[in-house]
Amino acid sequence: MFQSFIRQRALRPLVPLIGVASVALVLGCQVAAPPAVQPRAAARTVEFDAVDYAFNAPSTLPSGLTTIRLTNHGQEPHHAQLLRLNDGVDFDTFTQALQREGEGALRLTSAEGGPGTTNPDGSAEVVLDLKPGSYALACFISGPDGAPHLMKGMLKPIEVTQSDESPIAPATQATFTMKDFSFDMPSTLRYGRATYKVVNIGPQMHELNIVKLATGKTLRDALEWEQAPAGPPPFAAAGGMNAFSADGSGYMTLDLEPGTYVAICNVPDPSSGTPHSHLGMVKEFTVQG
Ligand SMILES: [Cu+2]
Repeated sequence: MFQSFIRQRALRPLVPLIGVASVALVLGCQVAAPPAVQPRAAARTVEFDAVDYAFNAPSTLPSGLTTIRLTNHGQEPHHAQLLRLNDGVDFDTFTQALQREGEGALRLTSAEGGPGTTNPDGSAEVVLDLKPGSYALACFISGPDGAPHLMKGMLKPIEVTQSDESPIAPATQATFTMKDFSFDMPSTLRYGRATYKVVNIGPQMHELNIVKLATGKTLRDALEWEQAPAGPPPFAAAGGMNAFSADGSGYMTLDLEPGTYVAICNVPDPSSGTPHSHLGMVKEFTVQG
């Protein structure tokens, strides 16, 4: 009886122990799986800071999916346009061409997106799949004197080096497609933070600025102000995606409050100089509460 009791005591824990051992074995198998199924990290985040008139940003970045957050510490609106210099073009050659021929120097580059225009104290966030190469980071916004900020110091070389990491792409709520000359995008978005895919199917370069209309202001007011700025703008910059050359794509993360918004592309048509917003690349949309 006593012996039997001891055996029972000794045996009882065996059942749960075997159970735990089996779970450990299964877990052990999962941990030992090939690297291809190991969990992949989300895109790394880098901070770009804008002041009047300079960028504080890393001078080298690893290639691959990267979250770029631009915070505006200045008194004027700023954005961050990434331009990949064509193979064989160096930063000095590009800056000399910029001084000589203005935006014509963009022929030496491909536009690779970047955080869209943000007002003072604001921020804008995008996720870009950076290709290795030499880049210029530039702000093309001009102040009241008409001089683009890149001519005042907001032009910075960045080197993107090969990385073998492959972060996972962000989950998206919808896709915004840009083309000559329209936006194919939802006409209503939910308020709050969400990530959207942005694709340029060209053939021209396009951007996707998002602005929130001031109370009582209309799309027409926004277009008229863009054409001939007078007084304060009838909208506030709310981020978006800077220009992509044809076939470029990336992700933008927006955190919008309810209201009426406008998506707008101000890239000029090379043959006429007309901003794309006057050729159809302007679309009003609603953010629902
Ligand atoms: Cu456009």
